[in-house]
Amino acid sequence: TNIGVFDSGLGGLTVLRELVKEKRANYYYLGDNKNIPYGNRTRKEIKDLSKKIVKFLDKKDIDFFIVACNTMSVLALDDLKKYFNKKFISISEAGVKEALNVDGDVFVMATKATCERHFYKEKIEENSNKKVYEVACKKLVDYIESGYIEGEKLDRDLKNYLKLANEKKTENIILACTHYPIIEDQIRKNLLYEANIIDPAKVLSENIKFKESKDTNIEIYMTDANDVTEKMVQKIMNMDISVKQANI
Ligand code: DGN
Repeated sequence: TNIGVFDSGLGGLTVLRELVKEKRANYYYLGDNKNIPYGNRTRKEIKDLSKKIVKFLDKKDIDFFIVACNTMSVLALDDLKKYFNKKFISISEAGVKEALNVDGDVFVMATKATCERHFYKEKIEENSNKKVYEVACKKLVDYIESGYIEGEKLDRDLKNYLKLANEKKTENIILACTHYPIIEDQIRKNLLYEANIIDPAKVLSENIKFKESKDTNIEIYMTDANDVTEKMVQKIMNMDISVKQANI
C-alpha cells in the first residue's frame, strides 16, 4: 500500500512516526517547508499549495492520502476531495473524535488559520456539552522549523499561550497542529496542573485500517531540503534517514 502523508513542513512527521509504529506500508512524505508557515496564509494560498503537494505525491501511485496538517485539513480538504479522485484521511477529524471520547473541557492549541476557522470548537461543542477554548500559538511553527525546541524564549511564549488553560484548568489539551507534539515536554512543563494531552496523530494511527505491505519503506521529501531540516527529520523520526529535495 502506498500512502501519501503531507504537511507544510516537519509537523506531519509526528503523524508519520506514529503510523510507522502501527502499520507496514510504503510511506511517501512531503513537507512544504519552503512555504511555511501556512498558519498565517490566506485560505486561497493554502488551497493552491495543498493541490501542488498532492499532485507531486500522486506521481508515486498513491492509494490514499493522510492530511497530516491541521491547517490544510480544516481549510483545503473539501477542495482536495473535489479535485482529486482519491481518499483523504484528516488529522483534525481524528482530533475531534478523540476530544469527544474523553471527559471534560478542551483547550485547543493551533495555528492562527486553524483557530479562525473554529473547526474544533464547532465540531466538539455541537456534539457534546463540553466547553472549548482556542488559542493561536503563532510563533511555535517557526521556532520548531528552525530547530529551536527548548529554551527560555519558548517557555515564555508557552506560558503566555497556556494562560487560559492554567486559569480554567481544562481537563484536556489538544495539540491541534502537528508540529506541537515535537515540543510536548515543553508544553507539559509550562502547565501548572495535570492535563490530558491529546495528540491526534496517535488516535489516527491506532484507528487506521488498510491492507499492510510486507515491510515498511519511507521516502521523505522537503521543498527546502537543508541540513537543519534533515537533522530535525532524523530527530523526530528517530532514524538515520536522508531527505530528498522536492520541487512542487
Ligand atoms: N503543522 C501544521 C498544522 O498542523 O496546522 C501547521 C504548519 C504551519 O504552516 N503553520
